[in-house]
Amino acid sequence: MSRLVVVSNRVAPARSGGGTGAEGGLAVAMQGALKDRGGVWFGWSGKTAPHDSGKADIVEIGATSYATVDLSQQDYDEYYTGYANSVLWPLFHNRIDLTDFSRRDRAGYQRVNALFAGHLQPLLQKDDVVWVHDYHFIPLGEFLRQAGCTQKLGFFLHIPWPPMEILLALPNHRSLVQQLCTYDLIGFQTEADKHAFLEYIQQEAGGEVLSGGRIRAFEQTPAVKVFPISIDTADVATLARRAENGAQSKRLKKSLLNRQLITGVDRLDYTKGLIERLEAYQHLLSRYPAYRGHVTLLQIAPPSRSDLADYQRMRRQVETIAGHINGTYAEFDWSPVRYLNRGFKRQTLMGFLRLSTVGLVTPLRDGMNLVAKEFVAAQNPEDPGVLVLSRFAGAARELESALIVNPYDIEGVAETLAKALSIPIEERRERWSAMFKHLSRYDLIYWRESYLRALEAAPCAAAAA
Ligand code: GDG
Repeated sequence: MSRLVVVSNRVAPARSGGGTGAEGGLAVAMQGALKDRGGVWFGWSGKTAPHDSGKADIVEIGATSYATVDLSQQDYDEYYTGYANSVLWPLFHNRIDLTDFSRRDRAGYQRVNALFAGHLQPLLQKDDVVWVHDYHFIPLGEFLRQAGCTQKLGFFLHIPWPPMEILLALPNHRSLVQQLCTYDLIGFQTEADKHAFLEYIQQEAGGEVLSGGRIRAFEQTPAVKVFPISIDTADVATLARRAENGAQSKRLKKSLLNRQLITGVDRLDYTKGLIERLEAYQHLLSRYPAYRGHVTLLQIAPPSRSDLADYQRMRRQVETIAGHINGTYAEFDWSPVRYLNRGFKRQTLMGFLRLSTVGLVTPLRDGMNLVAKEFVAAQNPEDPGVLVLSRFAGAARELESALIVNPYDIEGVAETLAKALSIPIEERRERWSAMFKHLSRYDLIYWRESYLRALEAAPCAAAAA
């Protein structure tokens, strides 16, 4: 079996003691594959430093090397805050209005990708397969090829691929797509993302779709496939069951006084639809007064990218509306919204999801949304809660027996919430078991292994050259 080289913006080293329990599912999946096959996990250290040391900092744990590179402040500003998070992130989530393009940031993005390729190339062995993750590294494949790498190169996009009309608003869209086509395998979260990509390839890039899942464009013939990311379903179920009797879950349950709990868990990000969600909840309380005093919305929203103005602005908006709802409807012994602007341990979180009557997951646009899947996996099979899920989350393509909503339709979401709070137990079990069955089969390991199998099978452009 070839060694695996994983590239992602941040690297999560496996701790020799078995981890803190706070690692995300993706980190655990990558660590598992690296442990089995040996290899390298390469990315940014998360630190800025005045000078490039000339080589990656390497920590060896078992058969895996964790290799990280510091960025200069300028690189961080232009590559990370600038191009990745103020251009590609908003644009790929259909937010042209928030996209802040500059040639300087684009140059920084290219420069950091070239720098990373230069640091990674000496760490590669001949038969390695390289799996590059996400929008930070679209050009990396091309720079690796220019540096002489002949290894199999795969790319997976965790966020949506935008419709062609939106992508055309990006200056230099063509060269970005050309760089993406340097990879041997391009993976997307959903058929809709793949479809949007193929539309661009055929209508804008003059490319064509070949048989066997490959395309021809920019004199390259990469394979293009869909791999919906998932969760470690069995692990989430176990964590949630364990957490149920833990101190935090007990405290939460006691504090609810038998009220129904609606829970949302999202990074504080404008793509997650928090403002619309709160408006829908407000509408529920105004339109269906019987729920006043009988429901609680727990919204957990750990801060994210807080140095960006758009994130600061939306944080203020969320605080204002949460405060407004409490100011309007709270009683001296009940607050309708519990808004927590911080993170929790993974197990605690899964315990909270298990206690919830409703999981409210209403992003305006989301590559997949793992919280939706975690909510399902965390439920008590005897008394499962109901998932209310935005049609604009990739997860909606799989979790068909959730209550699917349009997050922009505030009244519609309020109505669906009211329905979700009163679904009889048989229907809840039926809806839940269909979703749980799906997630038990199509879990994180299935995702990882199907991607790696497809990467092994994809012809390598460098070998053909
Ligand atoms: C990107 C794409 C795609 C959240 N709060 C806490 C916490 N979390 C965990 C959740 C979940 C993860 O973070 C968030 O994943 P999502 O998928 O919901 O969203 P993004 O962060 O935007 O992820 C997305 C994903 O990549 C994977 O491809 O699905 O579409 O945008 O696992 O549980 N974890 C802990 N404490 C918290 O307070 N421990």
